[in-house]
Amino acid sequence: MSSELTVLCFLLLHTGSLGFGILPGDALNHLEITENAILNATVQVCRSLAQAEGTDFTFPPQPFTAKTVAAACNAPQSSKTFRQAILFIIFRNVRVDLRHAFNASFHFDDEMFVGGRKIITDGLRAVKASNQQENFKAARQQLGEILHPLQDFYSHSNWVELGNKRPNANLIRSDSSIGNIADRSRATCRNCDGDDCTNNILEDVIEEKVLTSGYFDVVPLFSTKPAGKCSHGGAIDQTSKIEPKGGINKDTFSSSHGHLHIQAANVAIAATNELLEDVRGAAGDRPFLQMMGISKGSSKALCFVVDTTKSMSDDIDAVKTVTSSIINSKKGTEDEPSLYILVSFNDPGLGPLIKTTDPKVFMDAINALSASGGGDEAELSLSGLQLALTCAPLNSEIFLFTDAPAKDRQLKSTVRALIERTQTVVNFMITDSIVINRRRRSDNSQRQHRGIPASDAQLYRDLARASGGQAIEVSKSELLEATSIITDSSRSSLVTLLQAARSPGRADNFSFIVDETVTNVTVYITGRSVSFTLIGPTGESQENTGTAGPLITAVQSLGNFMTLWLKKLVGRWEMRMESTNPYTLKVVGQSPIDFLLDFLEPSKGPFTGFDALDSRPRAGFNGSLLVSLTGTDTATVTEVLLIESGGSDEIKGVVEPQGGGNFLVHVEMMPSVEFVVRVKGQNGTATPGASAVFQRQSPTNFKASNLTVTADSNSILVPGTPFSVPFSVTTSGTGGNFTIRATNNQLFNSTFPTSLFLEAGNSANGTVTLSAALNTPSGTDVTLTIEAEAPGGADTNYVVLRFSVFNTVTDFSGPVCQLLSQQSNCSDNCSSSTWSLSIQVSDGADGTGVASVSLKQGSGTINISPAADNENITLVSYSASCCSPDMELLVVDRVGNEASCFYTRDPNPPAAQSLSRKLSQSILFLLNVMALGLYSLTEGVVQ
Ligand SMILES: *[C@@H]1O[C@H](CO)[C@@H](O)[C@H](O)[C@H]1NC(C)=O
Ligand SMILES: *[C@@H]1O[C@H](CO)[C@@H](O)[C@H](O)[C@H]1NC(C)=O
Ligand SMILES: *[C@@H]1O[C@H](CO)[C@@H](O)[C@H](O)[C@H]1NC(C)=O
Ligand SMILES: *[C@@H]1O[C@H](CO)[C@@H](O)[C@H](O)[C@H]1NC(C)=O
Ligand SMILES: *[C@@H]1O[C@H](CO)[C@@H](O)[C@H](O)[C@H]1NC(C)=O
Ligand SMILES: [Ca+2]
Repeated sequence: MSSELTVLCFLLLHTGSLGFGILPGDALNHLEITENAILNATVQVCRSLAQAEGTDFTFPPQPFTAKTVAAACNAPQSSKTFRQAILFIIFRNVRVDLRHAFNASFHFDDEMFVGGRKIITDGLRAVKASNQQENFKAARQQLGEILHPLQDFYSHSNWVELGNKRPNANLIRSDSSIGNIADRSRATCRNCDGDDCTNNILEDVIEEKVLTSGYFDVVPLFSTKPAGKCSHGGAIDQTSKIEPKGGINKDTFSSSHGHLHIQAANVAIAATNELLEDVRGAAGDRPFLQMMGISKGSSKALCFVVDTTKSMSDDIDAVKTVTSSIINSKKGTEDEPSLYILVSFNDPGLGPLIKTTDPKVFMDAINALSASGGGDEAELSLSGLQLALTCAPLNSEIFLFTDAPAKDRQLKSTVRALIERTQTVVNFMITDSIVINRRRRSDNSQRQHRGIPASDAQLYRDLARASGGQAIEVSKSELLEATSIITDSSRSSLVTLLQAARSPGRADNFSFIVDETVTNVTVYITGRSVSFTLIGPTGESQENTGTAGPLITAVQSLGNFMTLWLKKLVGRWEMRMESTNPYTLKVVGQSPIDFLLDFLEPSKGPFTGFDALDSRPRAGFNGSLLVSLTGTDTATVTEVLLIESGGSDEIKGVVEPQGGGNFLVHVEMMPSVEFVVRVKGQNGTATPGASAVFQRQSPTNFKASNLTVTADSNSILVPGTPFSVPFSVTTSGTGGNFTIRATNNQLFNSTFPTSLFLEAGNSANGTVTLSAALNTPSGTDVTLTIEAEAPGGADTNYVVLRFSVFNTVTDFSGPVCQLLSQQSNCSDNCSSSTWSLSIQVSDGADGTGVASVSLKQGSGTINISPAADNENITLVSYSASCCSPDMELLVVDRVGNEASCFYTRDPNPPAAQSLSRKLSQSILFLLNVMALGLYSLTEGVVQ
């Protein structure tokens, strides 16, 4: 049972229109409710931060947008990341309709009030735990999922009909009453009067303020609607055709209770606002803004993955120098990194991962790096990269420093999957690979130098190219100079104007548009012996003479890497590349106008609508994308092209504006070859001059696939219990044995089938089971990549999933032993005498209780019994020969925490020496009346 997907839902139903087709004056859907509430809550947070910091605050004009709110928050550079956070939350919200269409609790249908609230409160705890661990992506995901039922409550229940104008605050608390919920047997509705449903809720229900919600089912025969209950209503709800007929939902103006649509939507906005306030209260203002993608500085991460094996000391010095230069020179400016990430890798070590907003913590971690170890000549570079990709924000730029081949090449496709899904740019800073090439060519002598043979460098080049990054190959002495790319890329509002690669190399012409909003245009070229002619908008040209000229203000050339800084000239530029060696070309600049890109797939459920893909789109079939402009409220998209990465074939999409800067793009056929996405647009229609036309491109090279991999599971992982992720692989091509790989960034133990057999055109199912250790902290973020590879390896698809760990267990310590008494009559002849102990075992006030007690060491006899008066205490008595002076107990609590308690016979037990303060008066009394003192009293040793 589900909400009908119209108003309070993102998708339009039955009308044949698609997506967020919401025109001004139309009904409000989940998208707008969520966006309105986030924008409002964020403005409030920024205002109170400004007040606290004594700075000015000006409310942006209504209606708020991501751009105006980011600017009001004094963080205009965060406009893109803010919009991205909002869109992601909305996608997760809307997905609830697509994935949980028939789970009534997710929609507060069928009077599932308790179940609905549990989804909200459990998820809210996970949001807070994720924020505490600064895992903001996971927090957004959970947030989106719980906002859906929260908003549905106001459309699907009779809360508004009961006269309520304010949200039901008890939906975000687990310790209170939701309200006076109707008994299952209580009738709540009568038939509507024809089409008029304004009066179908029974008077006594309204008068007594009884809470009810509509029943919903698409199959009439199996309807579960009890007698006398209200229905959801609408064309696909079959229960509304059974008496009492009609419904009560307020999803749109045309719904059964459409006359209350605006009231319901407004209370839903207020409820969303209230939940966001609750999250903010727990997180604090700055972390709340970070969850929303708003931060001081550039809103970008400075992210390094560094090889720390022995030969890397020069490289590490370069990392130290560039880091300290960026931190010192960008401090307090809009280019200051908002987040710092460091993953070091060695052999066999990996990490630790440093993720911090504090530049000092980062600098200290960088300064602590030193080069050592690494026996053979290959290191865990891809494992390091995988970790960085899973914890960096979307659209980040990562720099990986190494001088060795990857030992973990098997991770190549996983890393590629993560690059595509996060649209992250990866740059490799590879030192000393040239030396080896040269040496090898001149003589075939033994390698005297650690370094990367050209064949191995190809792996890095492939990944760099796929991500739209550079594989920079320089000597160790050139590296420091080459790090200028890192300083350049840490600038805020960096956009890609063009990115292309040719391998094998060939002469080709490329063009790019510099619009009036773009500054600091920089061209990066990698490749050996590449020559070019650059032609400016006025027809002036310049060749690669290696010096400044009419178009180029500065040139830097190091190893295989060349940087050109261009003069600011608005218009169409041309780059004529001439080389038979492989090369890459990338043109970037700074501009507020950029775009976000998501691949969509039509819903497979009973409802029409789109879901954002977590995998590669389907090759050879029609497909859809969502392009969202950022940093502008005036620009529009005029053209979207899918361009073959290595060539010039292009597929033009049909662009449908959706309002709010969103554009739905349909292509007739997703390419079978790798492609990039280029967006052209215009800023404002009033000035349709050439200078208002802009061009942006995705750095990422995408692939479509003949395979489909889908997975669905709970998004909260509870440690200590196996977590199942069922998945399914479908091929539209040939069949055979498909290789399956499942990798998670937390290195949790996992089991999965390593291959699946698929018939041509068919599908097969499998399950990945993850096991997280019981002590995994709540808020830990897990990224699982499930890959399927077609026989022969020519085609691969994957699904990338993210889970939040929420530990329902709060007991992390083992039980505690307390020695009550020890008695012994040991004599010189130990075999003829015995000693004995009396011990109590308990699991503390917050513990789960003692599950088992066993003897780990000692040859005596043991007697275990529950205490007569207290079920939380277990009594243990032990007696042994004096020849066996040691004993050890293993005690375990109900969630598996262990402790061991070790006791040894006291050779000269003094009279009652120390008394634990914890002992009750009654035990004291007992001890006092005991026979003359051959006992001692000490605490057990818990190891
Ligand atoms: C905006 O947020 C404030 C503070 O949380 C709240 O009082 C107000 O009702 C909200 N406005 C809307 C339209 O949600
Ligand atoms: C970027 O461009 C602006 C204005 O054109 C200029 O002031 C600034 O120095 C440039 N920054 C860099 C790093 O070149
Ligand atoms: C776009 O055009 C508008 C008016 O036409 C102008 O105010 C604005 O500065 C331009 N740039 C951006 C990034 O919107
Ligand atoms: C998908 O299958 C078609 C036909 O078998 C083939 O031409 C195409 O290359 C395949 N696409 C991919 C991405 O493997
Ligand atoms: C697929 O793999 C299974 C197990 O490895 C093997 O028994 C089977 O013969 C393989 N089938 C094909 C068609 O290769
Ligand atoms: Ca315990």
